[in-house]
Amino acid sequence: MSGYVRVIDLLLRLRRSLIGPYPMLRGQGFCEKPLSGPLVGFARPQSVGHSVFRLNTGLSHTRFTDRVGVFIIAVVSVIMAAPYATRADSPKGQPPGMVWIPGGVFTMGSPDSDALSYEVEKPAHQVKVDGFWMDETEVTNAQFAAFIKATGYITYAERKPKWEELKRQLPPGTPKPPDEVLQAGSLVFAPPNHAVPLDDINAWWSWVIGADWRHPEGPSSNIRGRENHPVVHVCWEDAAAFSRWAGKRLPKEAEWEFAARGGLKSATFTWGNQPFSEAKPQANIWQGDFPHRNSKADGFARTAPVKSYPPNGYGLYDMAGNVWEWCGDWWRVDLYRQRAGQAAPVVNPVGPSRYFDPRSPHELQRVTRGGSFLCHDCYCAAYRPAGRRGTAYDTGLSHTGFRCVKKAKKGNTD
Ligand SMILES: [Ca+2]
Repeated sequence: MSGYVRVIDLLLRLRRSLIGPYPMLRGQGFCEKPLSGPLVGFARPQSVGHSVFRLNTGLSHTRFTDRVGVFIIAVVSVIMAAPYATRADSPKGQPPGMVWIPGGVFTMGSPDSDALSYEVEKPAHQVKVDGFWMDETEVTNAQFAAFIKATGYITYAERKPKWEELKRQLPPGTPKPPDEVLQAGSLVFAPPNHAVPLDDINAWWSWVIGADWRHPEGPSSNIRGRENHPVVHVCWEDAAAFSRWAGKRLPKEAEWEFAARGGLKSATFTWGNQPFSEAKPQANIWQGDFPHRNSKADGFARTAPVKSYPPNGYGLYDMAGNVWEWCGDWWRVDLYRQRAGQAAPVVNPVGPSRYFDPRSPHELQRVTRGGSFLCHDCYCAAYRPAGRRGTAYDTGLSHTGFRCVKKAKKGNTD
């Protein structure tokens, strides 16, 4: 199923699921803290490796003592980067492009004291996950193209919707739409040119016939020059198909959050507790006034190439922002409250057996994590590691992609 369910259900569904994880529970409708101040001394953050390069390029202009300092910083940077590649406790046989996530017990969810948190992230509870390999970046257009070339797979956004399948996800009695509407397409972020109320996502999302992973903004767009950007307009089924082909699987929601925290204990963000900085952004989220004025202070209006921002403590890139990432779990809005009565820690949770969200009773949603380039604290603070929401499993969007995981033991592709 795909396509038309996104059209005919747009007013019903997207108004709820794309606003963000339950913003009304926070009582917000308009931006409380517009971040439109001047940018001073901006420089795009670089990875550790890049930092070494930048420091070295300035050596000819420094005194000897400065050079010694730079040398020490460079050595420390290399040492800090080393664990990403060869953690002492990681199993042998590191898969290309993956890093070892050691596993352990952590606090999943948000405390009530977190002003940015949503109700679906509570109560915080203890969870234990085993170690696993995880893609260090979101799956890129180039990687997805290799999958398509090898398999001939056709994504949902490229298939003409079938009414008999679609109507099962719609309220009973929904009339069949005209054929000219029932075409393959996807949802594209289309910003208005003026401020709009933030309780109606139709003001900045458009159904675009012909939009798909090769044409992110519609038929006239393409991905040339964006080979190293995360693939978008892939629904859960597409992501799962890629994962199986790669001998991997989508991460469980608990695995994803454990990995996103990067070894930090209950930090608000993937990089620690420091707030997002417009001057030196730690992640690809929205800069400017959402959704009509994107300052593009970091150079990116939409997706950014993977590895454009510093990695977290496990060496994972873009676990905050850039694109939302599919997890394997069904979405269940009351999941954490169900766990509140269980013995702690909850060990290797696999997610609920079935989807449940009374706001969207007719559709099936899977968990998405990490927020995207559209996140802004006034509207969607889900770029925090605890942030979570459900997204219709058959829906591709211009801000949603994925990454894969793999168990250490050979042949695990569940
Ligand atoms: Ca991401």
